[in-house]
Amino acid sequence: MTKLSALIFDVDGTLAETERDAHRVAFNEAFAEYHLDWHWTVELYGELLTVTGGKERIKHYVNRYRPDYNRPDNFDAFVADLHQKKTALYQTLLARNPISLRPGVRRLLEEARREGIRLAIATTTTLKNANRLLEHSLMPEAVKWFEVIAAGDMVSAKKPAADIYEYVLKDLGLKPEECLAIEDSKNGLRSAMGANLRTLVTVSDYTRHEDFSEAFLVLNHLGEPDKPFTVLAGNVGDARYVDIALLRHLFS
Ligand code: XBP
Ligand code: MG
Repeated sequence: MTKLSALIFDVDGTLAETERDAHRVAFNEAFAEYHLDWHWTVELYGELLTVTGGKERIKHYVNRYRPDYNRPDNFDAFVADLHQKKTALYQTLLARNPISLRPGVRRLLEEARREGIRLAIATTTTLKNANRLLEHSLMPEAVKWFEVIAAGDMVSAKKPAADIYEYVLKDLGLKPEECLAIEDSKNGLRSAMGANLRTLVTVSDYTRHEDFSEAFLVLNHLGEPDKPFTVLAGNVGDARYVDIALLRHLFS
């Protein structure tokens, strides 16, 4: 029997639906500011999301969709600069229009804190973006709720590589069997499973069609007492929303 000691949350798609109406919009605004005739539609962005990390996504787009594009001499530096602009625009967007957390996220985080369950973040997005989302959508001091916030370029290989989860486990000083990862995407699931973590998936707008057969439990969202989840795979008995008692029971 293993004790549940920590919850490790992904950010984009898991804490909040940030991709379509925030990240995507910020990428397009940055392209316009750089006078690039690039535009990522809602549909195209779904395909581009298979590549994690904004800089990596931009390069994938150019390679795959814009072979005609005349690259500047130092293309990597250009992409880094363009991505920095996108990051600034994304933060402005979050401040202007805070994005709601997904059902059950705030409740579960608050309960975890009361119950002495440690909290951490493992995300592919830029650290500043993760922090701003927590501040604007959860509460100004929320960054302090998390013992470890592992993000973006803090590791060399992004999800689906296991590096970011291994980084979190090392920093927490915990074994994988003491933690639960909460993810929304196949790339995230592969990353967490690569670090031997049990993973709860709450499918998001862009990921509901992905294959999560290896996940511990797959839900449409974490649920609330007045907004029960739908179980897509796994067994939760009579539970209608995810709380610490349910997670402890599933771990026992
Ligand atoms: C999601 C990502 C990120 C964001 C964009 O990460 O893959 O790349 O789409 O953020 P996760 P950046 O689900 O792991 O939180 O432009 O800052 O990379
Ligand atoms: Mg995600």
